[in-house]
Amino acid sequence: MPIREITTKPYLDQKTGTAGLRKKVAVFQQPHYLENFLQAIFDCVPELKGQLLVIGGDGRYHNRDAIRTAISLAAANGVARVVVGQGGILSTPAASHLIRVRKASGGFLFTASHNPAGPDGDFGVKFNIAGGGQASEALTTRIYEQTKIIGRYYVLDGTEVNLDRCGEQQLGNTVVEVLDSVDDYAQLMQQLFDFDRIRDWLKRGHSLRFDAMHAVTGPYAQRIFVDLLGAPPGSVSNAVPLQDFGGGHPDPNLIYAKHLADLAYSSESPDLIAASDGDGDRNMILGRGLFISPGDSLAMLAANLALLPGYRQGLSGIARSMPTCRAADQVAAALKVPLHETPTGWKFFCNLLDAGQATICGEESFGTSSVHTREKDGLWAVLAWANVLAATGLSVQELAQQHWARYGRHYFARHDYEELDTALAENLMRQAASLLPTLAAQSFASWTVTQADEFSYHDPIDGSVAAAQGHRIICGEDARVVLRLSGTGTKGATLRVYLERYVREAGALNWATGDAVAPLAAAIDKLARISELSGRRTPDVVT
Ligand code: VG1
Ligand code: CO
Repeated sequence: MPIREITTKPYLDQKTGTAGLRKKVAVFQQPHYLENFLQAIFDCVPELKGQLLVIGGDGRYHNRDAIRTAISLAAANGVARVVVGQGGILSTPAASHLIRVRKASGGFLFTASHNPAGPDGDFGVKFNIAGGGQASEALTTRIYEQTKIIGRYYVLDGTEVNLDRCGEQQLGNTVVEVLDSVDDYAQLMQQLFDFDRIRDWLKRGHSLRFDAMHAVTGPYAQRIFVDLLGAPPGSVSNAVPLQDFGGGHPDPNLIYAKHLADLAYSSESPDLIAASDGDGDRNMILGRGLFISPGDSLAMLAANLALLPGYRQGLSGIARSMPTCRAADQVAAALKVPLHETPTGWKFFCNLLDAGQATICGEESFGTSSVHTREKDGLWAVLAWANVLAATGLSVQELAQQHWARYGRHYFARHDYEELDTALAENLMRQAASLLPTLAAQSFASWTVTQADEFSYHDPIDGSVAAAQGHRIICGEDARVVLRLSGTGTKGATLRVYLERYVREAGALNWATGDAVAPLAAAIDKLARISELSGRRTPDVVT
């Protein structure tokens, strides 16, 4: 089979965001578009040659086409072995795990996470490096530079791979191995958690509902909850991955999974309700009559993690993204372990995890995971909760109440203003930035500003610096507001406003979150002139 060199012209928009290159499907369908991007990766990462590459995606529209293209380029660029999930399916955490267990030199993950799918939806690609984590800022910058000057790429002709049949297929000098998408991941989960105990918990009449939202986690949840843990089949809903996610928006939060919140507050509520997103890295946790915010989930899991088999040795540290509420900081202090604060995006956790400085990490955007993989992991979080409930005998409600009574409660909400005009959003951020130096010691709602600045991260492991990672207005421990622009959108700009308020008094632990953070929302709106400049009276999405 001949390797062909194809002449191409650069596209100038292949800069990656918070999590890979994300564009409308139609953008990816332009001639040579994906090929250029992948070739730029092969050009920048010569270590892929002669080595193993993992390929998979969340099953969204264009997944199979993209995987065929990727296999053809991989073979033409001298990759020795390609490992691909059956049907082209791999959840993001499962792909990261495969890269690790198979000692691959990297992986291509085709996903736009929770962004809607289908011909008019979004598509995306992430490059993960050896070790399983997302490529660093330095590497993605090099790849971007290469996409701007690329003039050719290589393909292997006649590369018809059957993605549905498990086993090996020879493609020129490259072996393509199609494997079961779930096996390795399910095995890992059984090493980390006490499956007997969770099975027993379910047998004793506790119930669980997991909504796969017609996205990638369906087969994983089916195998783990139903086949291995013995939950009744109805425990997993929307388990069949669909190319358009059933027309839905598999973003597990109170807006797009509102039906789960309704279930939690109904008389039929199971003991544990959960959902994941398009590519399986996010999670939402609810109990009877209670939604657990992601920042709380991180803190509560951290506080109880040592009860679980994979974590008996205790925690080496906790890491959270800067906008994530500071609930985990209280737990880290109590456990006397370091708390790391990183910029938004999972890639910033990987150095800490590799260096053994963090055991559990989390983001307010419904992301939680541990040192077991190098991506956030939706099902891991659900299993961790199930295991903690089974081990403590507490309900979600009891666990949360005890946690807040001990550590205090961080009320948290994120207000998103979506698809703003990009220049307008940048102007708003610039104006807000110019005010930051004047805010210290000023009053902000009913608090006093102790620190106001732009967050800049100094990676303690490799010394790299990530600047301009969001504006923060901090009022001691009591309150904090963060502003930043999203790096994952495919249209216009999205402004994210993160609101956090901390209380300790016993009578203040069960307020409605919206009420608790309302004064902060009003104060930041006035200060940053959000409604005035954006023309929006309210945010588009509140999570
Ligand atoms: C968002 C979240 C961030 C998350 C990223 C990828 O980024 O805020 O916490 O890591 O999405 O998640 P941004 O730049 O739009 O705020 V996923 O589930 O899309 O891989
Ligand atoms: Co995701």
